[in-house]
Amino acid sequence: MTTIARGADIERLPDNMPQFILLHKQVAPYVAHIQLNRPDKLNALNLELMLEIKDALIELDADDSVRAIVISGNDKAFAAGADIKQMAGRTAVDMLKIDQFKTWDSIRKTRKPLIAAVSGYTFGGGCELAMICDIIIASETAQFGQPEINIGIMPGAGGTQRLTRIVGKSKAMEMVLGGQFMPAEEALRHGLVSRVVPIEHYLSEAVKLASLIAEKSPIAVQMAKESVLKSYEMSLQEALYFERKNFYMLFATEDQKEGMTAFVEKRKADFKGQ
Ligand code: DAK
Repeated sequence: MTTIARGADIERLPDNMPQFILLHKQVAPYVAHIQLNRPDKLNALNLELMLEIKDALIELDADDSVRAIVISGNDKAFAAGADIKQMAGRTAVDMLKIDQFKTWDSIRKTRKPLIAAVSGYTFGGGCELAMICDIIIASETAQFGQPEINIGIMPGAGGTQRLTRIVGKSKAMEMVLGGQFMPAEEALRHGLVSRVVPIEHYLSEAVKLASLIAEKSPIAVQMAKESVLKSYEMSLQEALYFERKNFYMLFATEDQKEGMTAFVEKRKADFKGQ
């Protein structure tokens, strides 16, 4: 279930053969898995790795055989942050020209559910990438942090915003200003992760959860994800209207008919994403 290999599907990105990720499109039915694969550098997020994640997500988002996506690193590190060596000599103008935010924004716009399976170091850009995901399942060894302050910068890919909304101002300030880390159990208490499990199980639990979501109507899942995310961006009143529109729209789908008919007929629904 959790064996990750460079499968034939990877050959489908010939112009941009991934070097820093492993991609498996059917780690379970309708579930794809992207594994960050730069273990000797604790999965430090260089530009190339981020582009590979972005390209894989664009492809998976367009693929009807995929309904949920798990992103993991390895037991030791989800990712220890953006690649400091790659950034060290850059000027503000370099950063502006590279415009990495294009890549991060594209990842953020993935419509299918993203589940981060996190273990070990989850720092800086690694923590920000995990927080872009919709759900985080953590191993008991996971440690979260925004230690950019230790190298003379600050979080730039959502760390000051998403973390603060999740854990609150005081805790976020400790982490962002003091570079303090947060262990998995504390992250659970603060709602940063939805579950902490023994290290042997974090990936399989994430795949299991992705499989559960993949059984639902993919259109309803997409609309529901979009609606939940609006709670971060809109006033309550606006977001309630947004939710309402998505709710109405689902009554235009075959999946809604199938789901409700299946309930009445006391059978399992077979959602086609139509
Ligand atoms: N960058 C580059 N290399 C890294 C790295 C990183 N963030 N983290 C670890 N490595 C490399 C180490 O250099 C080492 O490589 P070699 O020396 O063997 O070649 C290897 O990984 C193993 O690391 P250590 O030897 O340091 O391992 P330890 O177990 O002793 O220590 C550690 C683990 C995680 C405590 C330590 O490696 C560490 O402190 N790493 C840096 C953590 C950190 O400061 N992270 C924040 C980075 S800044 C942006 C979006 C996002 C960002 C920026 C821009 N845009 C959209 C524009 C994000 C910024 C950041 O994340």
